[in-house]
Amino acid sequence: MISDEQMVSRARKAFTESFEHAPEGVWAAPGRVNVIGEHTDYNGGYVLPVALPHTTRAAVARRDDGLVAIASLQHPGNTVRTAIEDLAPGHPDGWAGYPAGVVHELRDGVASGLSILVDGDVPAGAGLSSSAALECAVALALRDLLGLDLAAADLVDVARRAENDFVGAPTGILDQSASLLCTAGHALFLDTQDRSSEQVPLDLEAAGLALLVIDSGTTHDHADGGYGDRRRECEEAAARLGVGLLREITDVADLGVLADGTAEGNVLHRRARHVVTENARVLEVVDALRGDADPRAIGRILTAGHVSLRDDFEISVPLLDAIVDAAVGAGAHGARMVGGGFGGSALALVEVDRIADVAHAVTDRFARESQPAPRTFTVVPSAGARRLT
Ligand code: GAF
Repeated sequence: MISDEQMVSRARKAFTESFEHAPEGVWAAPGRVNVIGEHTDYNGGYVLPVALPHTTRAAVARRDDGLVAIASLQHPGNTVRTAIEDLAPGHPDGWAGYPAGVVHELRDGVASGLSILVDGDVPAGAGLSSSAALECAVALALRDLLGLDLAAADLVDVARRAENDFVGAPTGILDQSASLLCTAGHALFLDTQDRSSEQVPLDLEAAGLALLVIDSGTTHDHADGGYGDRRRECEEAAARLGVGLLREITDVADLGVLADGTAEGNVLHRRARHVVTENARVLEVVDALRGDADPRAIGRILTAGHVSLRDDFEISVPLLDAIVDAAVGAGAHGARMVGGGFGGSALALVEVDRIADVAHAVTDRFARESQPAPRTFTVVPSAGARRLT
């Protein structure tokens, strides 16, 4: 990882090359990996993410010609320029849609114009929230530069609306909350219904453990397809159960009415069962981490979460199943796919002295399936979004 000073100097230099003057500041926001609590956020449930050490940086300055100009070190030669008054859902699209969506959300305060240069190292398309990192870095920058009276919790909604309404991805608040609210050394235990949260200390290193992220290399896109289908299925299940949100159900026995013998009813029953059992798994993991229990105990809960995402929620893919299988087979205490699904990354809880064995086992498995070696890295719970300079 590069230091904060290196991040600032890279972003300042690139900004100055693009816009011929220095930025007014540089902000950073991290990606996330969710320890447990997948597809619970839009059901009013619990999540437990940690911030990655990987961040997206935004160097920003105000301008006075009514334009927003967005450049990216990851998309060289592709500066997007548009009048702020012309911003509209889908325009611009692609990578620039995320920062543009945030500008659009806060447009009342930014009529005079903005120059934005983004840089970052959150792996894109890997289920590690590179898009939320981008939204949150820009949201924080605009809040600070424009003197907006918005708390970090308000910025969660600004960034989430940019993703939902401007980009068109019907996500919940997990990723934006993680990026803005996580703190170093902790997992963020968040109740997505009442927004109460707790910073749960997570020092796995002290227990000789590591969280190993394994990027399957298969990408996902929440703006189309399966993610939205799952969300609609959960809403339909809640409606049939007579509750506003599936979060209100805590006992799987109460889901029986869904399994009405039709194929659709059986699907809704499985989707709801994932949400109910996943919420229980978050509470179980938080309990284990709060107490004196050996953190190794959470491994089996992570694997149970994977089985539920694979069989009940049906959002895993064979390569993610292969990672989990190979990691556990090589001694990981537990492993699961993370994020929205249909590709992306997996997470494994491993002894520090088994990291290389687990990574090799996964790489060997990929080689047998004629897949390129996956990227692997360990994660220390890192800081949330912040101003760097
Ligand atoms: C994606 C979404 F953006 C989140 O809101 C969340 O639903 C997650 O998938 C699944 O837990 O990252």
